[in-house]
Amino acid sequence: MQDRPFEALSVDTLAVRLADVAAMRDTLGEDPTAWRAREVGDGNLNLVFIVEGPRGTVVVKQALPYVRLVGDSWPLPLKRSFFEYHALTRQAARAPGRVPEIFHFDEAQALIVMEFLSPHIILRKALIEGREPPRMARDLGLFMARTLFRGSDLCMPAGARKADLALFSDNVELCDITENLVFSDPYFDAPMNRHTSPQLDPLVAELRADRDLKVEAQRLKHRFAAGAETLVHGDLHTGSVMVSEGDTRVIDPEFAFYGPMGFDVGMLLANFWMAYFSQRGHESAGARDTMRAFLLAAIETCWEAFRAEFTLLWRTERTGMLYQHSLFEDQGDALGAQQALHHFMHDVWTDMLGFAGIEIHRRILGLAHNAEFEEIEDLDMRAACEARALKFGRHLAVNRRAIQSLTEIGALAEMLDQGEVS
Ligand code: SR1
Ligand code: MG
Repeated sequence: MQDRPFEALSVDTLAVRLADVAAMRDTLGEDPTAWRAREVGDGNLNLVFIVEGPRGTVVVKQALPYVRLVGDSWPLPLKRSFFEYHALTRQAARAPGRVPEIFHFDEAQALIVMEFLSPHIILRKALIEGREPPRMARDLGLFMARTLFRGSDLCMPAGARKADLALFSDNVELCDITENLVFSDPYFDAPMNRHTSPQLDPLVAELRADRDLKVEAQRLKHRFAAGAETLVHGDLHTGSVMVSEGDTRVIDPEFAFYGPMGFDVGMLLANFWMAYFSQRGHESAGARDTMRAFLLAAIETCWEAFRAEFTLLWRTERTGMLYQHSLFEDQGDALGAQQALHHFMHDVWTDMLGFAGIEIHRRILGLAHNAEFEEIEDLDMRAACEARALKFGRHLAVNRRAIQSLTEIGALAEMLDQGEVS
């Protein structure tokens, strides 16, 4: 397949087209006529096939030359598969066991053959169903600390980091999606926007007229575009995580690029907060009080695991060109290194809050919405849940420098959710 021009796979052609791929034969069995493929992609961009054979099962993910959600009127380069592959290999090395194993990559066909995860399900689906995956909050905090620290100038040799920065700097089109869809479109009448209407119309008008909010969104966009601190996943929402009772895996890093550490953390926590605000719309199958408590606790567990692991790595793996030991510990000034860490974490915290607020807004006002809100059939109920989330997001984005703790914002989330403040 390596030299053939790109051609999208189908369930009918997949076995013939990938028959010669050693990794497919090794995992599925030698006879391709016995392989069975089904297309299961429900994301916005790509084809995803589960392929079963007599010996085992694999996932085949293939990029399309356009945005699947919109169609071929929105072309998108196949090279995103290249960035996904390279991000996955780095994440596997930096956070062992937290990404699927990669069996094969074909750059021309923009396809990756990878481990089939079972009995895992997408974290977003689990949270909508009211499940409480026991490990995921801590696992994701550790994943973020390890990948974000180890991909930065705090840890990597400067030349290697600059080479990676150059490599991922070509992921222009996917960054462009985020720059527009996340940071700008929600705040004006952009053509692809949609929201629950007419229920949210007055609030949407208020947010688009909110000067402080729009200025903060653009300051955050500047941080996103120019704050090349580390290799970020770039799209770390709850649809990019698969969970089982005993395992957590992060998938889909095609938006990977060198950006600010707080972006991944903020996007992930935003999706937990959205899960929280959506729970009232999923209560017909039973009260969700324990689920709400689980989600607020998960946010604290995730942040605390991130903070603690980052602190450990700061002490044990700070081998890069930033905050060298020669300036601090080697002079008997461990306190100086501690002070620098404190400032560093404070900056990540402030960024995280801002990015979380903007991510919440774009999932309710922009093109790409979240299932936890979309699956609430009663539109008045959906709009009520979304309105609380929008107000919460505005608070995070505009007041992020003054927010002291997750306890403080957890209390605000509860008051908004219970209608005690509006
Ligand atoms: C046009 S792509 C829309 C969204 O889907 C992806 O998962 C990213 O979140 C992107 O913003
Ligand atoms: Mg994705």
